[in-house]
Amino acid sequence: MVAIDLGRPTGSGTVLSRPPLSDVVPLESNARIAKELARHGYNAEREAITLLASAPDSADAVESVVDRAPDDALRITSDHVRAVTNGRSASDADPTHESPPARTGDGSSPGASTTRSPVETEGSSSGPHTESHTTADSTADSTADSTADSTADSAPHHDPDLRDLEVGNDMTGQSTGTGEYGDFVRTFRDRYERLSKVLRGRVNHRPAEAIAEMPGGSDAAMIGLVNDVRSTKSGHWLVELEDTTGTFPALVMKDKGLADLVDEIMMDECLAVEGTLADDSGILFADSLHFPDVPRTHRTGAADRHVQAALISDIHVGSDEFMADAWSRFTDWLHTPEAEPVEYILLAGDMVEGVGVYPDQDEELEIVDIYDQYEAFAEHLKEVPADTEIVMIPGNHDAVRLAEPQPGFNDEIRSIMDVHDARIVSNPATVSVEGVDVLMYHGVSLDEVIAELPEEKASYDEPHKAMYQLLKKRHVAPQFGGHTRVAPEERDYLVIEDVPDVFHTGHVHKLGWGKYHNVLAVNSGCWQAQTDFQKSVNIDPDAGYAPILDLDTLDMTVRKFA
Ligand code: D5M
Ligand code: FE
Ligand code: ZN
Repeated sequence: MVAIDLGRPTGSGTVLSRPPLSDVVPLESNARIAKELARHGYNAEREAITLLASAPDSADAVESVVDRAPDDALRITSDHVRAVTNGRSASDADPTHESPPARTGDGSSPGASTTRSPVETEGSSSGPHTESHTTADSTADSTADSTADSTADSAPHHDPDLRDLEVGNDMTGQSTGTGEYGDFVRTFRDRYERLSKVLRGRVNHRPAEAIAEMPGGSDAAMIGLVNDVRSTKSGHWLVELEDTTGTFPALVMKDKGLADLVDEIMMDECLAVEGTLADDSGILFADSLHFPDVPRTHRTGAADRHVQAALISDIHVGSDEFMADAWSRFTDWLHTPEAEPVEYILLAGDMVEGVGVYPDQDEELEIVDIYDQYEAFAEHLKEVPADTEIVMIPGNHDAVRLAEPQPGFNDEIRSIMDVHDARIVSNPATVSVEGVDVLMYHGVSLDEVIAELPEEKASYDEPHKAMYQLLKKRHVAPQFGGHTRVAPEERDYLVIEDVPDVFHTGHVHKLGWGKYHNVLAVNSGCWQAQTDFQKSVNIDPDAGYAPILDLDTLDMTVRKFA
């Protein structure tokens, strides 16, 4: 990475990665330059924009860069800018560009000069409604700025060499399912194999077939996929489990104190039951129930530098309700010094509104052609600094198959979006970002979890609690044959085999986050205002928020741009 020597009389010969902008250039000018370049079809590196902003005549420099950029360039790099500003950029800048004030973290952060500071909300698991709203200024010094100061004169920012992003579990291009019965059998066998392994250490289980042969009155345990859950006339519950040898019923008596757990059971998930066999060995009287769950001792990874990721989803470009202004305020903010640590954006699906997703959806479409929607989305992506790493998975509104796992976009859609060379992976997918394992899943099954579990365990107002349930089940979409479509594959890609450090979903358009056994669950809001359908069912979306995750501490700050 090339550091910019500003040739400033700093006395210490400090080499900065980029010139601080406070006082020198109005903060919004970076964003303005980014937009101007985007208008010409270019995405730009932050450093390129900074160089342009500090040129004596920025407008002129932007024009020259656009004129002289190579024909095949998709993005403007700092080299392109240097090629045109050559010798008259930073070092020849007029004297007012000298000695910008140090960012001391005393509250006089550069953010003070902008009138568009997003509201920052800090808090934990209670969603956006209960937090105190403070200005960006008063909180900026506690996080981003203080670290920016300490590293400003040592490590250059946005050094791609410091970046560490690995994608695991991407099934794009790996789909083998033909939709035949045998494929489904394979998927569920794989689910059983991998989730029963998680439970095996906790119970001394036997196959269904063997349990039926055990003497009456024996202690027994079984691990299986839930075949049926029913309450009986007398208020007990019958839970039928299935393994590779057959099915076996367990009776959960109402006085066993297990009602709370029974409430959480969903069809087709993997469960263990321990108990005593009836005299005729025909049924197991349950003493305990076990979900695969996340160990309480889960140790999370952490970045070894101060770097952040924005966790967002549900942009819905193409909808009448897409909030273009809020999105612009977000991308403007990404160009400010305060957002400098935000080197990653993790996008959890529903980039566009799609077509024919819901009945009568066409009445609320601003863009009716799906490809045009992605073209428009690509325009909005151009406003994101080019050196921001973007990882995206599809959602139920995107142009991929609806059944999960959903492969990443096809080449045609990818080529529309290649203005920003995002990593496009499947839904779900696991990404390791600077040592932090993030499980990204769009979240269609959350509707089901919320519909089937009691309000206090999962609700639209506290979507993170529904996410806790998926973590507990170690599966992102346990139930088959309902609202969530599941595609048969050789492997059950929806199993949460490795415990993530962060679980990121969207879909329900509600913001909520919290920790479950050390795993941070974040459901990002959306960038779409309330639709007619949502109005009719009283869904009040949390639109225009960007949860920002510190990858070194796993602390979250939510910024509001609407
Ligand atoms: O869905 C956003 C949220 O709204 C999600 O919880 C489903 C629900 N939703 C939205 N539109 C409909 C219709 N027409 N029927 C049922 N449920 C709906 P998203 O798919 O992300 O737009
Ligand atoms: Fe959505
Ligand atoms: Zn969705």
